[in-house]
Amino acid sequence: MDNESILNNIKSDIQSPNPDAIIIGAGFSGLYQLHSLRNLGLSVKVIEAGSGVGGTWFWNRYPGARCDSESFTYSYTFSKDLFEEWEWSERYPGYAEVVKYLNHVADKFSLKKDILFDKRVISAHYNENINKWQVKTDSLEEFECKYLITAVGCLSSKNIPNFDGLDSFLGESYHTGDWPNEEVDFSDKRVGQIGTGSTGIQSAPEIAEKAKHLTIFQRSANFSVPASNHPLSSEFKKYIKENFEEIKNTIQSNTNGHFFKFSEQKIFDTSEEEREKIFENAWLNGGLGFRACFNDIAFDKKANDLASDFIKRKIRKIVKDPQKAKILTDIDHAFASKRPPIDTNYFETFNKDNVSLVDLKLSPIESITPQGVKTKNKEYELDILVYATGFDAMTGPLLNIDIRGRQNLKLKDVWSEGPKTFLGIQVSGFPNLFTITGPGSPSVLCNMIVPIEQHVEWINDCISYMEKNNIDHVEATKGSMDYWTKHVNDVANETLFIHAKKSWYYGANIPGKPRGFMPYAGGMARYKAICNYVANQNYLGFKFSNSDKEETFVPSKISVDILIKDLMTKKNNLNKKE
Ligand code: N01
Repeated sequence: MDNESILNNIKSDIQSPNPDAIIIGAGFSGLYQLHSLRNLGLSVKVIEAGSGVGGTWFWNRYPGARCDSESFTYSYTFSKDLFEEWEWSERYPGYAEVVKYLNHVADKFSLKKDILFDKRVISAHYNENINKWQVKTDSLEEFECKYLITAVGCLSSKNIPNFDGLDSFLGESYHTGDWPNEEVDFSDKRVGQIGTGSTGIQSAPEIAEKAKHLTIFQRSANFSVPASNHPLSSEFKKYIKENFEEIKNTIQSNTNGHFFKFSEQKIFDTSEEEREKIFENAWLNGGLGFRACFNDIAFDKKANDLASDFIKRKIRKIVKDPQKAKILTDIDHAFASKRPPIDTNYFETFNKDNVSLVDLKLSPIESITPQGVKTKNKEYELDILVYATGFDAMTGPLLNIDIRGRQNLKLKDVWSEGPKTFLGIQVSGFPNLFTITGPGSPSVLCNMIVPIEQHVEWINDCISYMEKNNIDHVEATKGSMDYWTKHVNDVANETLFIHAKKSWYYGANIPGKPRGFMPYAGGMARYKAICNYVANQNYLGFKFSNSDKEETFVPSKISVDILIKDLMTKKNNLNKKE
């Protein structure tokens, strides 16, 4: 540790209810933001609802919970030393290993002393007279700070559908995103699971191994590709340790933050035989990279249809019962237009004698009863009910907090017709509030660590600029926010995501939630280039307290494209500000 860091740590040891900055959440984003702001010499506190670090990973402890990003890419890259000393055990880390990693990070950088655990932020109001955010927790403690940074995650506000009779069930019930710390005993139990998204697809095989009977309630059939998880070999572990720069550069310049690259081959340039071979190899290799085996699956509907057809054929081959296979392949969206799940023995699970499948399209759930689940056609008696029903994504975690900006402006009113942000980082009317991986940024469309590190570093640079120049507040202009919000929707309209307008990306899983594509679909590399461009133009599109002009960020499409091309062609330029 250098002298500067020691001094910073001493400074943050001084307990103050009014630090320079407050961060909400101690997951991947909050931990790195705390470390970074401390290094600027600021006093910082993190307020965390859980009793340990981990964020999303602290709560999602359901059976089978495992990261869908490959472990060696699901690691911070801000510290080479940290990257090289940590050793992942498997291709995809289970939740417990991720939490262990985050504890290791927190201990290595002495972060825990600045984290207040078991406290949930309930409100954050900006007081213009003193240029402070006034933050209140559920234990009614109050704090004041100049900078407020939300690190609340995109998928942390659980969604339990408002079924009739929800509370009447006499058995045990659990949401996967709020799983108890103690082991749930499924043995000899009749278990029902509602939901077959990425989560349900992970949990069902594990529950089926232990339960007396598992009934899976499926509303929409889903694609899934084998994860092909395996322990990492000692050769691969050695490769990881010796190739930090290459791994970092690849994931940070890729469009989705993963290590896999999109093939240069177009699907219709290959013969049927060749195509089948490529699909087969991609299936065997498994994982989220399946969609990259041709360069047009994710963009061209006709190419996508061929990939969809291949996966459906695989499902029919795996699932022995033709009726179950029919229900499982009755898929209503293009492959990867919803977040594509990856699995370990999901479709194989339906061959077990103790597993049944209920098609809710034919027979929707009418109510939860004291005994179990009642659909239009039948009542299913259960001992345990598992809700794998997803999240009020992206906006939910922010709107659960009563956030108010200038003149008592409520975030929930600004977002009443859908989220509006500039770059997913700031909302006009809310000075010095930064939203890590907020709506309007690539976030959930990427391997999350990459957009998290990019946001934390951008925010840190912005705050550092303010501190050096004695600037009191920074705020996105309304023009920039309006421009960006339209741009986010325009970009999504050019993609295959429009073939799944019922997905959570559009907010469609929550009744009454405004519909609109929430993440930025223009790709991580392009997005990062735009953010760097904005910063290098003295934060074009943001207004500082001492600036008298209000310049809006509205570049023409051509200027952005030239800018990006220029940045992309200069090696490694995307990784630093010029
Ligand atoms: O949630 P989901 P999830 N009646 O919203 C069903 C990330 N993730 O927790 O499709 C009946 O995708 C719903 O049905 P339908 C990943 O980004 C990451 O599975 O709306 N069913 C669907 O089947 C993922 O996309 C990892 O018709 C109802 C399911 O519940 C995101 O989290 C692991 C219903 C919800 O699926 C969310 O995934 C897991 C109702 N009223 C997840 N309401 C890792 O990388 C909802 N459903 C580790």
